[in-house]
Amino acid sequence: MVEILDTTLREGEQTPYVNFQVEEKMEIARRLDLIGVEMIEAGDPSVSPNVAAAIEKIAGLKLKAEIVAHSMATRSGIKKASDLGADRVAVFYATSKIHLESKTNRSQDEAIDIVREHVQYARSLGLKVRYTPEDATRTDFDFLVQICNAAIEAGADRISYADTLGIMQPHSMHENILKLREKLLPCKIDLHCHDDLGLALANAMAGIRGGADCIHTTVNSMGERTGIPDLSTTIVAFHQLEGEHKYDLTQLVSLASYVEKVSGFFSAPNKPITGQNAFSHKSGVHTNGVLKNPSTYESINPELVGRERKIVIDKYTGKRAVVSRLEEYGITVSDEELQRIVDEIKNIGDERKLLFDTDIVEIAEQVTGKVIDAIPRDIHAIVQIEAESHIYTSLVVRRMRNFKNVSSVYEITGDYDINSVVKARDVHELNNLIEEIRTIPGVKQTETRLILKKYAVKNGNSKEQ
Ligand code: HCA
Ligand code: CU
Repeated sequence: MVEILDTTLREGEQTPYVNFQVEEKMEIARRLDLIGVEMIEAGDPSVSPNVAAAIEKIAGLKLKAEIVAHSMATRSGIKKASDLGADRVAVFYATSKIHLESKTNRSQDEAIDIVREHVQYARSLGLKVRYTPEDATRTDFDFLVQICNAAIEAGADRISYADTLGIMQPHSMHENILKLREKLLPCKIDLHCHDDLGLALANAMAGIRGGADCIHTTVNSMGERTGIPDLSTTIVAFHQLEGEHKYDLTQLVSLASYVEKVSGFFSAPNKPITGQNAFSHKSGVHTNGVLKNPSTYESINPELVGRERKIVIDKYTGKRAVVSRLEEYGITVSDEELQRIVDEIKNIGDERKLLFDTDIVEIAEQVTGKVIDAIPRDIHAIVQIEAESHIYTSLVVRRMRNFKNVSSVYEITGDYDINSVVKARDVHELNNLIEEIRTIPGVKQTETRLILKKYAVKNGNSKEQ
């Protein structure tokens, strides 16, 4: 049985340009708790008063998850962790030769003393203790065992095997954890795997097979450089491949998008589980298969995580996908009409990157010669915003740019200060987006105009939709 420590609030906030507000951190912690992660690493209190305040507030929420504060091996950091009400402190002290020689300037023996002393101190304050040998995977193995066992003897009950630079591969991780398990005094082993080579989750899973207990994750793989394993992908991978069913999968997507919104750090469309394309199918062969039986091209049922399958229609499209899309709008066509619609779509698809449902309905109208009364589901709209007079318009613009569904933003002259183009899957989603825009500080009023048709023009980047 795997355990998860989510460190979006600590490692995740080490993502370049990311800073959470205290309230946002509390909301993330609440949602993580609903999902069922065992531990939440809430921050390192020595970083800033704001980080310390968030740890205290989160500890005050009395969640089921254990609240962990991260700290260097300093008495002041550990004391803060205790004063703020954390259940556990994670004390980190680097152990690799290069870190000892070039960073801390300590001998191995001195490092052992420092770690022992600070673990004891934390225990004396009543805290549970994890010890992290930072850069563990580049540390001499015998020394690693020695310093970890000193920490365990001093009262640590967890060791975090930190692949700080993301240099491991699954087989070496598996071997190392087997060896470590054999040599370490009784303790739990956490795996903190960085993703520099894209192997973080694979390494962590191999480590669990080797006998480790816990994987560190962040929402959307945030963290230093390329981050660490993504919470959603980790949970779903264990659900699908290891029969681990204790976490609530239905909350993952909304947490990922909440974190995207408040961090301004957006995932690529091809990100597993929560990425825009994770359950989309495009080529004629794939869509034909999926429409006959989803299992042909889906190893994960999108409903498992509260998502929907999407069939993309463009020049790769086959007849079956088009029929199915037309049926969704209550449109029936003859075989011959269908062929002409598909041909038409293939022509347009060469020129344009994205076809809206509006286009498909329009093509069907042209081909059948009938007026079709259908409201397309993918909607584009122009939202105009008037900002409060005492506010810099650029502040509102910056917030607007953080919304995933906002395609462009302009500062303009005239009655309104900002003009933006937004997209939504349906009226409901558009409504929610406008509501959110209205909550941006400094937004006085908005006016929304639905885009009925969009035309390609000869010049400019007309192909960009
Ligand atoms: C860092 C520290 C750390 C600590 C991991 C842990 C790492 O270098 O920022 O405490 O488990 O990657 O080594 O994030
Ligand atoms: Cu890290």
